[in-house]
Amino acid sequence: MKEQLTGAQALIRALEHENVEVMFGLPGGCILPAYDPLLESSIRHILVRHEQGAGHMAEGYAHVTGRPGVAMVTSGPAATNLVTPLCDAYMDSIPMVGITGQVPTAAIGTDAFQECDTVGITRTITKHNELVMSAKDIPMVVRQAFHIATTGRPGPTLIDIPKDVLQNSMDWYWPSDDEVLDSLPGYRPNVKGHTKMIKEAARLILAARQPILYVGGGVLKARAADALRELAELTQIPVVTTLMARGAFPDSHPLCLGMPGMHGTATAVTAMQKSDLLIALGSRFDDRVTGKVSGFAPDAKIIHVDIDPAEQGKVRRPDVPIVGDCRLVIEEMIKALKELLQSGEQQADVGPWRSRVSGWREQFPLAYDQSEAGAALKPQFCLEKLRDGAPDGTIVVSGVGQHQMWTSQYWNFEEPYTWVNSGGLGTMGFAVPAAIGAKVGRPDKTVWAVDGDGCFQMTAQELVTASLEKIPVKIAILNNSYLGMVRQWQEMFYGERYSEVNLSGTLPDFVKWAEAMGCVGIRVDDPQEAEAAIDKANSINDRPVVVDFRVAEDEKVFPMVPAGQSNDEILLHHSQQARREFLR
Ligand SMILES: Cc1ncc(C[n+]2csc(CCOP(=O)(O)OP(=O)(O)O)c2C)c(N)n1
Repeated sequence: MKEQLTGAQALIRALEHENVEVMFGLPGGCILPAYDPLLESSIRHILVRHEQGAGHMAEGYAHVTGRPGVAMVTSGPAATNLVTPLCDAYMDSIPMVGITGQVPTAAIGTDAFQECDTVGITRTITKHNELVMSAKDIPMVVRQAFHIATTGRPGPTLIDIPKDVLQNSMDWYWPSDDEVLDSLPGYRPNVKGHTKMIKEAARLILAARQPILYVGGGVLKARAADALRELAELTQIPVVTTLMARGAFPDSHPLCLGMPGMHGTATAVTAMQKSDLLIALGSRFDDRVTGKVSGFAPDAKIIHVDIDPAEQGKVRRPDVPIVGDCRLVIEEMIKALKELLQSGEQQADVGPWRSRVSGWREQFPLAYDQSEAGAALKPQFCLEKLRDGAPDGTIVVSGVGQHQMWTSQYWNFEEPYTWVNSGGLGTMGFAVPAAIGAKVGRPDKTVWAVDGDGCFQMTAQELVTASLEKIPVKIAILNNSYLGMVRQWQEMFYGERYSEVNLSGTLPDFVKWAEAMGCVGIRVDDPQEAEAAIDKANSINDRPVVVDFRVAEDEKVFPMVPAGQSNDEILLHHSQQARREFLR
């Protein structure tokens, strides 16, 4: 006789079989049956204050562990609250499994209380989703959801389960790997990469005089950082790491040029523009990197390695497309290069290119000025102090806006999986919950979130969750009293006509708010106070800490490539004259 379980018991057991150690969620009507067996489960459940928080926590957890994050919520408004994190995870290829309750099967389509078409709403923002119509299907649906979320190009999946399906009985079973594969005949991500194409790529690499390794988030997803380093050191090709790839290659490495794109370093942007070969590894030619596509790296041939065939030629036609897992492809590429070199072929001399690039780096470093006596606290200064005070291996999480760009620019990323941010969707409110998820995934590490005052006000209430669950994250608010990034655009492109961007310098009182949520609150108004405040924050490990840095209102992020323009139009901190000389 097979063991009889309810659908709800089968769901929780299936999650245990998938080795889920923690899930983030909030119960309600339709998902209620699933919360009952959770009481006996080994899975830790973290009760959030808002379902968006659950989704971003699951993402933060997945970012730093590489394991799928799980969020479970009820139907209707709870499911729609999960939409933003699902879309965020989809854009940034984060493995995540969402579980939503649904109204009973007989009520579907009747506009029942808290009914919404969750699979319809999430169809284009999940890699796969399914409405489960029978309790007996639950184990297989769960296995498929985890398999699809974590293989090929990772992404979010969603399981929508009507209340009666959770209540009905089923005979427990656990499908084998073969049964799972057989149930998904159309899903076989190609992981290996085509040998002939890899060899062709190796030839192009040896011939290039001005090559650049253009590294994207796919390198981190494929756990390919070691392979990348070997490839870069073997070929001595400079590396740029996109916003999603910071940490995939150490910033301190002599070959590292930092971040390309709209707010990238002048060196990274220009090196790509002038390159004769871009070796794109797990990067997707995002518009924030390419600027105006027709003016992007005009003389470069393209090798494009990506596990998702849909990325090939989506923005820029590759000369050598390679569909495959970055780690496996890079390892094969290294072998192919070594074979060619052993057979007597020679690599073109990239020495002059490297010297030219190094010259730019020295001439045009990132710059800001905190020296003037009595000058307002600069956000970049705060970041340098935070960076210098952080223990090795600290994970840094950011919201979206100026503070995100400054963090990416001024932090030194030395290890993979130490940088968590919302790159593709650009979701304000991401930082606080994602930092909580990251700390749950890596309790051994210090986790700092760098947030804007606008972003913080979107999801700060999750610090109540963090206090109650004893998750000691640290939040640095770079509080410029403005929706700073929007203010910057209004200043630069709308003739300083500021419209609906002032958030007020007096309300709320972030220190009192932090304290009301069970955190330690600290305010920093002056550059002299920064270091001591950061030391204090770093010494507190039994509860969350919020440091409110009251920074200059009008500081802008530079360099900047104005939206829609060619990367050649990069605006440095310096004058246009300096820019022209630099580009010569
Ligand atoms: C949910 C959401 N709404 C609106 C935006 C548009 N947006 C991008 S940056 C930004 C300002 C962010 O302000 P703040 O959090 O204070 O950060 P700052 O830019 O000042 O560092 C806005 C409104 C967004 N990215 N996400």
